[in-house]
Amino acid sequence: MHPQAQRVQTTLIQAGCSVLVRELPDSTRTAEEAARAVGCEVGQIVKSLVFVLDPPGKTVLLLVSGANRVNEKSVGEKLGGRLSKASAAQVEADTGFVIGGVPPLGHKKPLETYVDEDLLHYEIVWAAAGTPHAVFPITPAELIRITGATPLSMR
Ligand code: 5CA
Repeated sequence: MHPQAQRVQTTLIQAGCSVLVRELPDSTRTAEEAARAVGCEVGQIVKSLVFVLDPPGKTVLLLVSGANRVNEKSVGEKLGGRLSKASAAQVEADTGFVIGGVPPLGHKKPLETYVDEDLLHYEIVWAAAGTPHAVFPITPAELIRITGATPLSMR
């Protein structure tokens, strides 16, 4: 397994989560590609998106359904600041992973995390596991448990 995917597998085990990371020959870099590669609905893909919330200028992680776009204005208002996408460099600095493989947990810095309410209606969702060829399946309840995420509408 790729060392970054192995890192995510180890983090999952340490979180008491028995799911297995899958490495796939096809790209899982985008939500559409990941859905095609695993054969699920695009809405079941968990996008792990890093944003800056200003004030106070902190990084937050939004776990968003592959079917949705973040409404930066309304979500920012709910979180009490202005929301903007982190740069690719900041994503890597804060998470330790490159875009397309950013997992929902196990980051370099612990990130305040919110999960899209639309993900909670699926039995299983799929999240990135450290590389653009690795994903893992998880129930929404378990995803919330291991990430400490707060449910939020991204609309
Ligand atoms: N492996 C897939 C599915 S789990 C995945 O990681 N999808 S993702 O949506 O979480 O990651 C790609 C996201 O990275 C894009 O939706 C986009 O929001 C963001 N992104 C892509 N390029 C850049 C960039 N240059 N700077 C900042 N963010 C970017």
